[in-house]
Amino acid sequence: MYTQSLDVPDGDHSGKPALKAVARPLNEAELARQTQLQTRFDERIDADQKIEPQDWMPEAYRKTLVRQISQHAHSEIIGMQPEGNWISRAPSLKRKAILLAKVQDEGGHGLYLYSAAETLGTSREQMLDSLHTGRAKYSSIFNYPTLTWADVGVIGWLVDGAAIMNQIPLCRCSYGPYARAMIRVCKEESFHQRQGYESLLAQMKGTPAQRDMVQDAVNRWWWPVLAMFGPPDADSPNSAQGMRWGIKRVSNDELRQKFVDATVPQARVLGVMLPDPDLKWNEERQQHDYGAIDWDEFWATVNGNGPCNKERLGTRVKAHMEGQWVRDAALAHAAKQKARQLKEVA
Ligand code: BYC
Repeated sequence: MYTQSLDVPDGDHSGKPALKAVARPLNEAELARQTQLQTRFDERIDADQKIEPQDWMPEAYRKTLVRQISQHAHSEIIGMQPEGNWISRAPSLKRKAILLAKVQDEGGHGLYLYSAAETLGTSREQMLDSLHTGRAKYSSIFNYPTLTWADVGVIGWLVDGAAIMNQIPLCRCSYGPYARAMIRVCKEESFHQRQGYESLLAQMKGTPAQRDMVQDAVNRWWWPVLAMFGPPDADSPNSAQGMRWGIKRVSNDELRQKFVDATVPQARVLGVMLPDPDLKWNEERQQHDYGAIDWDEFWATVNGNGPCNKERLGTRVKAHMEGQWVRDAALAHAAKQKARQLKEVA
């Protein structure tokens, strides 16, 4: 039976309603209107037109977008931590300036993405609350430690490289604000990937100890980066609907394959081995075969039990609490400005 949800708080970024929906059957006129809106929406999706914030959209489409965009935003701001750890230890002024700019960019990506998600009717406070209380997901990759300076280069090369592969198709996402935010994000990610690769090239031209350090970092990051694209298509509950709605354009497995094929020649130029004995060119498929990903490790990390989950969330909550006075001061200033303007008008 068709029903209409009444007064359902849209607060939980996870896409699941925070309170139980109060539903009543739709009358005939409402049902006809609902069907018309749904048909119009489907036609626009089929015609590859953008959906904008003021447009009607099915609740499930809205919730999927809030889930994905807020997870993406959380990944960006949590993703500042592993590299941020190295800002004070960068080996030269040049590397420090580049790293500072990169980490600031990630913060900026988080802000664009929270703004894009806010256009769907969920507030930033609600999204951050979900993150801080552990209800929200963020990318598994940021729960791994950065043990040496080479890790910073490898994050740029592989993690940002994987992010670009995933995010270029999102520039064509059916939801306008997300697609537009992605264009700028991708341009910046491209600089991030190149600076990482260039830093690794310099280290590989250094001493044997530096080359060993790069190889060790590649060995530790390779498999978590492959898992970052998400579960295999056959085990990906959100993929089919995400593709139907034009949110996802390319599947998890296809993106992973494209990433492997693009990265193998880059590893060769760099002079590092990718730690997979099963990695080889398949003449018939014209793609690389690669070994089995440890999905148990992936799910353990996604579910809060990776190497650094507690540390990452703890640092984020502490930063938020310590920033309370800034938010209070900004609000007090805005209230003062408004009062002054009202006085001038009166
Ligand atoms: N980590 O049905 P699936 C960056 C979850 S930041 C954790 O395939 P979907 C950067 C998934 O959410 C890059 N969870 O889902 C920043 C779902 O759970 P829920 C971040 C993951 O949504 C700083 C469940 O597994 N990029 O580049 O169709 C420095 C089943 O998955 C992961 C984005 O966020 C994961 N890796 O596809 C450097 C891109 N993978 O929500 C770099 C935008 C899957 O149902 N997001 N899960 O409870 C996407 O493209 C898609 O959401 C995903 C997953 C491909 C990630």
